[in-house]
Amino acid sequence: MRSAAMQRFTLRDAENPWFTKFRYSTIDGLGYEKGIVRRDPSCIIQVDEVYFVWYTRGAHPCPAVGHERATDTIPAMPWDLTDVWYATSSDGHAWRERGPAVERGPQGSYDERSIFTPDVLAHEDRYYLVYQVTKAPTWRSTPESIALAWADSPHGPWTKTAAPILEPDPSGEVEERAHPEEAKTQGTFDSLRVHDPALLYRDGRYWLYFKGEGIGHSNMDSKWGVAIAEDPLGLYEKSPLIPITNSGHEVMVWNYAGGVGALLTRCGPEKNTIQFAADGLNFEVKATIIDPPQAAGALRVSGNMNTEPLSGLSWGLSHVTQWSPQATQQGQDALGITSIDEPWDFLIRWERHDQSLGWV
Ligand code: AAL
Repeated sequence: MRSAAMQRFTLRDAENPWFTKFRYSTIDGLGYEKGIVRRDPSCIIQVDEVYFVWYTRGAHPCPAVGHERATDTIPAMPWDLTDVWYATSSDGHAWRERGPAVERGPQGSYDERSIFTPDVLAHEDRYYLVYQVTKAPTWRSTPESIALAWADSPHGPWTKTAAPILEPDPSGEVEERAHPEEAKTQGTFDSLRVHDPALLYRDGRYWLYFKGEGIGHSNMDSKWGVAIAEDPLGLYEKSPLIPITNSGHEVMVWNYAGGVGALLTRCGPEKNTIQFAADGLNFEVKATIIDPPQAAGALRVSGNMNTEPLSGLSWGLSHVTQWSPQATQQGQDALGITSIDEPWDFLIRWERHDQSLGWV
C-alpha cells in the first residue's frame, strides 16, 4: 500500500537532468540606471567570439505613470515609448551598449508607439529580430502584435517587414480604454495581444512561439501559442492546437533532441516548471524549479554543444522590475541592496547552479 504522493514519486531532483537551480549576478553596462529602462532581453548569440544581446530600452523623464496619465513623452508602462537596442560582450559579464537596433516608426506606422521584448534567431548567415509593436495611443486594451526585422550582420542595418508577422485573434470585444477583463464578449487567449516572441528553426520551418493575452482574460492567466512558417518573413500560421501551454508568462524555449525545451514562470498552475515537447507542440512537465530568471534570454547553443536537456539553459540575462516581485528580489539579492529607490528596470545575469542541488 503506497500513498498517492509516493505513487507519483519517480525521480529525486538530484537525479533529474531537467532540474536545476539558478544564481544571479550584476553585469556592467546594462545595469540599474536612473532614467533608463532596460528589460526583456533576447537570447544571446555568439558571433566570432563576441556575445550579442538585444533588449527593450527606453529613456524616460520619469518612471511609468499608468495608462490614464501617459502622454506622448511620458510612458504608461516601463515598456512604453521604447525601442530595441543591442549590446556586445566578450565574457557575458561586462557589456558594451552599442545603440539602437530597431527603432519606432513614423507617426501612423504599426510600430509608432513602442517596440519592445525582442528575441533573435541567427540562421544561414542571416539574423532575424522578432519583437512586440504597438500603435498610439496606449490604453489598457490597446492591441499589440509581433513584427520582424532582418539583417545580414548582427550590427545591422535592420530591414523591417512591411506589416506585423503575427496579430491577435479577431475574437472578443472590449473598449480600448477599459481593462481587458471588462470585455463585452470574451475572446480567445490571444485575442488582445500576441507577446514575447521566440523564433526557433526546426524541422525545416520557422516556429514562432508567443505568449497570448486575451480579451476577457487576466494577463496573469497567460498561455503560449506557436505559429509556423516556411519562410522566415512569413506567412506565419497559428497551430490549430494553441494554446500549447496552460501557464507561463515570458516565453523561453530552446531546441533539444529534435524537440523543444521550455521554461515557464510567473503564471498558471504549471508556473516555475521546465517542460519538453518532442514534437514542439505537446509539452510535458519535466521538473518543478524554484526562483527561475524572469523574462530570461539564454545563450543559444547548437550541434555538439547541445547534448544535454539543459544545454540550451546554461546562462543568459534576465530583468529586474518592480512589476514582478520575484524579479525585484533577485535584483536586490544580486546587487546586495535592500530596496531600489526608483523603479528603473535593468538587466542582470543568471546562470544554472547545479552545485546547489542540496539545501545549502
Ligand atoms: C514583459 C512581456 C511583455 C509584456 C511586458 C513587456 O515581461 O511579458 O513585454 O508586454 O512584460
